[in-house]
Amino acid sequence: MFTKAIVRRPGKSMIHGIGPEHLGKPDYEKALKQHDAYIEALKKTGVEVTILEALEEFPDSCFVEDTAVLTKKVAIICNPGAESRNGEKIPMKETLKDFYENIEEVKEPGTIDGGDVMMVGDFFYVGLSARTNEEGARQFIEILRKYGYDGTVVPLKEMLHLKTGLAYLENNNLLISGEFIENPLFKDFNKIIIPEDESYAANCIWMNGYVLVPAGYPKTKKAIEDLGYETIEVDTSEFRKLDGGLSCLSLRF
Ligand code: CIR
Repeated sequence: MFTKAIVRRPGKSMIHGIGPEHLGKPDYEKALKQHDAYIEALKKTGVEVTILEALEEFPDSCFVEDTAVLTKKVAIICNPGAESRNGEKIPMKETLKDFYENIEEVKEPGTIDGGDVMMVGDFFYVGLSARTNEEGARQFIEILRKYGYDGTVVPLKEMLHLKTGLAYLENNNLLISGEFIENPLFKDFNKIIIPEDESYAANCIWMNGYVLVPAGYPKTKKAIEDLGYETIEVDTSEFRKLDGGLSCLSLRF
């Protein structure tokens, strides 16, 4: 169960965030409303939400998931792989001091984004991506082992982050899309294959029995409901323009 979540308000500078040009720039006012609704959805699942103020100097800083990985025993501060985002880890470390006694860090030359980490109980899958390098994953897994956890790496070919294409919904249920579908690492999960035309919806979040799903992906929503979960739809259209999904917008612990 999760009891807490941390989010950061998007700043006006989000229009300068990293994203594919063809999707256009996010509408800031609309993004704020969507962020409000996201916070309400998290609260509905029973967690207390800490809302951090916007950081205008970091256009992508609402995507807090990339700055840290939170486990029961330790908070691991990431070393985000995009240069314009790397400094986001500093204020997040300060925030996490209020919640954690044990704080560890992945350091240069290692890089890692939290979006590349998927937690399955005490085991962690770590994507090797344009953001997370082998040294970052090595340090990360070394820290995990110090606290009784373990992990393995998953090389990525196309996706931005591991959780761009995967979401663990507990009870062995795994939403899976694109390049991960045939990966033998995931063969023992109950795989819910996300159709190509809904691939963005592979990034959902399980929260205390609920599943937050992005608005506008009916096949994925139905597949999740057929598994017995109650879904909460949240519109993330403006964050999608920056390659961001539901999981990217919070740290859950
Ligand atoms: C970035 O490119 O870093 C942001 N525009 C999007 C980050 C999305 N985060 C995530 O998937 N965890």
